[in-house]
Amino acid sequence: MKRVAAVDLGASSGRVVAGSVGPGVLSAEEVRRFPNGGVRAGPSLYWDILGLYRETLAGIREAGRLDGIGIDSWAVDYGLLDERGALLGNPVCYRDPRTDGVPESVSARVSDRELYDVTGLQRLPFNTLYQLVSERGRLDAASTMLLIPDLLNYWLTGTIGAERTNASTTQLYDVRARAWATSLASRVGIPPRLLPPLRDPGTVVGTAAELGGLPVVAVGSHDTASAVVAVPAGPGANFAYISTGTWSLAGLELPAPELSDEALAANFTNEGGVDGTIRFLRNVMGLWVLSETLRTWSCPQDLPALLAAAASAPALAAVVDIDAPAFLPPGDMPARLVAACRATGQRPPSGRAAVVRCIVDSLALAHRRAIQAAARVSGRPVDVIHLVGGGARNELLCQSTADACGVPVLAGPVEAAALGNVLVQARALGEDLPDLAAMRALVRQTQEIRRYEPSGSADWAAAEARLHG
Ligand code: ADP
Ligand code: LRH
Repeated sequence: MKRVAAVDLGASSGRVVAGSVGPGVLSAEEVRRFPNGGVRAGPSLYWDILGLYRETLAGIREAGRLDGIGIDSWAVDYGLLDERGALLGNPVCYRDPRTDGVPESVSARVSDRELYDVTGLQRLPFNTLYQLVSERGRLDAASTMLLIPDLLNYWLTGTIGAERTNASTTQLYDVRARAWATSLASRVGIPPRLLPPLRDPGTVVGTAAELGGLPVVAVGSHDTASAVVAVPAGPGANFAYISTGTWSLAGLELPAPELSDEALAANFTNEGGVDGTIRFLRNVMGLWVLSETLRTWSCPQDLPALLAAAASAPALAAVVDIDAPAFLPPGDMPARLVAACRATGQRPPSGRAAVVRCIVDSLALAHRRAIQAAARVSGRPVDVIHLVGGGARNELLCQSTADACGVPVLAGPVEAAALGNVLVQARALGEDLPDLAAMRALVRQTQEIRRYEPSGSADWAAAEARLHG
């Protein structure tokens, strides 16, 4: 038996989970949860990185006796260190507008086709490459760039490195060579010296002196990589997954990157998964739009009641393209929804239940677009969708996704990222979990999963046609 702490830092909350793993055993208990989110200060939107570090340490100390710890977090964001190892400035949130116009300026130097050929990444304005280009003038003072989990691991152990699954989200990683794309970095003005040595998920990074010498394990440090480890897919299943939290990451697990023109046109990403797999997926805007809406209304605690009311509102009365760039920055989402409905000739939702229904329907519609595109571009059928993450608690979203996609949805586990983190640590520390199939079998055996059958009760193709003809 191994007992480990998984630190899972999402964009909306962080948690420390104590997990136990042994033959036929996988249990996880939440020890500490703390809010996360962008902090606006002056012209910038930051993360409270020191607060997250403090909460991480407190949670691990509360967890009791442990064999190891592992940290995963949202992707793409980073801290820069000077040559002494001191942090240069506070990490900036990926929703900060500093990359406005940067993808276009980079495309003028390196074509999107070439960028995709090397890195396989979806063009998103906040990819690490674009963020670093936006602060090119300040990079002279930096000697290392560390993604968030690598930064926290460095503070814990003093060891510098870049775990591969998260490195693969930077757009500075050569997805086929499995190495940093140093010549691409140089061409866009990013000094390759910033890119630290790569390490595989499942390696021991070092020991945390502050925590009595506990081993720190590099897990799938991208939260989505850890979540996909814990997708409870059965052997031989033609499955897709949707990891739904702040974002919905919707796609397939592939053995090799898919870099075709169709994949580029569909704006699909090829991120590196645990055990050399590829996460072929699209970033769908996710439950962010719903949580920002509740923030605008100052009633985050009303989510369950509003979802219940939305379930009684008519389906597909109004839908928007939830992936439109207008929904990326923080702000007044209800106003943006109204504008998007008007722009497509639809009557905007009126009343809170109708607004929430519009968001959930629009998200399910985007899930449908992403899953259909993943199947079409990869040539692989999808017979079942595993929906994991906080969104698995949202019954309306699970049912709507099954309806929109026309296949059953298996919802859960809710804390998939933490469980994937626990499993990869347990294996690194000696538990007998030879491959992803063994880890997933253990998740299936031990975690609650709910099944939603497609009901065929609404015309999702017609709703899609309202948006994209
Ligand atoms: P992240 O890891 O990106 O911070 P999570 O996986 O924790 O996100 O998911 C957070 C989302 O889960 C919330 O935005 C909310 O929409 C959804 N959620 C949380 N609790 C509930 C609940 N009781 N009912 C329905 N949805 C919920
Ligand atoms: C989800 C996530 C996603 C990234 C985004 C920045 O938490 O890691 O996979 O694209 O955050």
